[in-house]
Amino acid sequence: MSISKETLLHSYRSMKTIREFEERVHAEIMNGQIPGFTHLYTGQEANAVAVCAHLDESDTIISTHRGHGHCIAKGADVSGMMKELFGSSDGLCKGKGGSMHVADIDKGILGANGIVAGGPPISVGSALAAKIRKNGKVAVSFSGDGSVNQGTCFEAMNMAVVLQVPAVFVIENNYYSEHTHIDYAVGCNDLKARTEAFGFPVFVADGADFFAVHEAAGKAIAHARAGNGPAGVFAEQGRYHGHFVGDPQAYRGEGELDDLRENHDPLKVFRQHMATSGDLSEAELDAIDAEVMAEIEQSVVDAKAAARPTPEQVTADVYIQYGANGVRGTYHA
Ligand SMILES: Cc1ncc(C[n+]2csc(CCOP(=O)(O)OP(=O)(O)O)c2C)c(N)n1
Ligand SMILES: [Mg+2]
Repeated sequence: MSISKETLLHSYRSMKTIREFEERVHAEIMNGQIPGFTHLYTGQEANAVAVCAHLDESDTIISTHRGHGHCIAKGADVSGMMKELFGSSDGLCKGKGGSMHVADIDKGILGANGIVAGGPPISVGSALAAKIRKNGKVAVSFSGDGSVNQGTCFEAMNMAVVLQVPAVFVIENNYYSEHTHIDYAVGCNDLKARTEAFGFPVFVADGADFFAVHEAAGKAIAHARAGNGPAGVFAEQGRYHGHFVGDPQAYRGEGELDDLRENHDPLKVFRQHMATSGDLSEAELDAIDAEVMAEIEQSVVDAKAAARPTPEQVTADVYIQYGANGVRGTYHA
């Protein structure tokens, strides 16, 4: 499948934005500037960006606890996200969501999700809405290798087949659930066959290679969009950081992290493809790098200066007040 120059430029910018956002968030957490608990996506950028390259704003995605990359790839405002992580009331979710609950319904981002395998059932609901409305939209759930043994994932996959809805299950295999390797956690040695046994096709890709994921996701999304029911994508690529920021990573093999950064870097692989094809020049890519670095720097400056919630704002929109007759009332402190 040939990819337009505009999409190539946009995709590289998105991957670079995710990379720099994550590395900067890591540094700010280590400096004690960002509250809460954070899981970084660095290394897996090609998965989110290549999948979202096939979506428009009104297709939906549902994300995970490792969700910054998915949200940026789907078009979330980077400055709003940075403010959200810093706990500002000007953040995308008024500073109440934080890292694990970034959402932007207008952009089709139904939310990051702290519940492992919480996303697939939600995407089946969104896909059912698309089928009923006959609007040609697809609903993508991103979830990890740790999600595939969860009952919610099995139930969602089965229901998507039974209902023949346009749900696309993107399984990001980064080889670990928290600190447990997939070889230990998954009993069967052919996960693709096990998933296809639910009754839909699964396309596997090297998650370090944007073009491989783009092709696999293109097939899966076209299948679902054409009304053929659900489809799956397995993208395989390790994460560069620990499970969470601060994870000592004693479970890693010797040289594993160096090998990942050296030989499995989606940004480097993308640049190698461009050097071969000549579709984008080094100067064009370098210019994007510089613009992204400046954008991320500005987002941090703005997030540090942004308003913090007042005590009243902290409790607003948290509880629903029900009227005397049980009718749902307004959101209330
Ligand atoms: C239902 C549920 N069980 C356990 C947890 C704790 N937990 C958080 S992340 C995680 C591992 C998830 O692994 P994976 O799905 O592979 O995603 P990754 O962290 O590798 O991106 C676990 C067990 C949780 N959040 N939700
Ligand atoms: Mg994992």
